[in-house]
Amino acid sequence: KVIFLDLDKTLIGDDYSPEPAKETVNFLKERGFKIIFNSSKTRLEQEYYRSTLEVKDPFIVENGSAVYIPKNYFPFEFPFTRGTQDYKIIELGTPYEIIKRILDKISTEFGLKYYGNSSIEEIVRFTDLPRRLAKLATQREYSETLFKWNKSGFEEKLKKNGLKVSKGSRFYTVTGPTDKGKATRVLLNLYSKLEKVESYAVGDGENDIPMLEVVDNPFAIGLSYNRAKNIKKISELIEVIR
Ligand code: 2M8
Ligand code: MG
Ligand code: MG
Repeated sequence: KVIFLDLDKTLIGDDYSPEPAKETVNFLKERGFKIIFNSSKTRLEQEYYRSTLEVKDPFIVENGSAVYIPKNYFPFEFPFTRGTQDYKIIELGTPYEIIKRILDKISTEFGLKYYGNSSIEEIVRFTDLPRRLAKLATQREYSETLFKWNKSGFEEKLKKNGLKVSKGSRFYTVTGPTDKGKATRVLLNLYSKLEKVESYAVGDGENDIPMLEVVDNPFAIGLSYNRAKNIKKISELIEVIR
């Protein structure tokens, strides 16, 4: 059994604290679930939540832009884009430098504010992230988050440059041609080489819909998506999954 979890306003509450998630994470571990974080957050932000919640499975960063698989996790070879000391990484998105270069060029025209042109004080103000986590959010590899923008004509402009925007819990994020569903499918294919997979996912934002679409058991928090079972908060999983 594999469960894909969005972080902000799904597993993690309004104050970005991992504490309230512990009970649900422990329940899922006891039930033998692989727990896959699938979020707009960066690798460094997710590593923070992984270590505090003691989750060791693969994870998906920056809105489906890359799948991070711990070294030696799967007992077979598979194609990947890049390796580090700790991970094999399957990249599906566009490198941050390219995204930033395009946004920098049109930032005046569209009144854009994003990590790459904001101070840490501004970022804390826009996101309400604690300063320590805000710093981890600035370390982007494949996406930018828009804190301010004039919508008119912006999406068309991005499209011409091979980029797109998707709506998360709080903001819109710019990525290459990928989404949380594509990355979910990549991991499900890998797991299915080992055994028959029963897949679950939980999300609260529009950008979670592609992820909910590709699993057997989708759950939605305050989001209307007709295939999904609606729950009010993540701890309800303990009642609905037996
Ligand atoms: C962004 O992610 C949220 C969550 O979905 C959003 O798009 O609304 C990202 O920049 C993420 O890295 C950051 O932690 C979060 C802060 O609210 O905003
Ligand atoms: Mg969310
Ligand atoms: Mg998200």
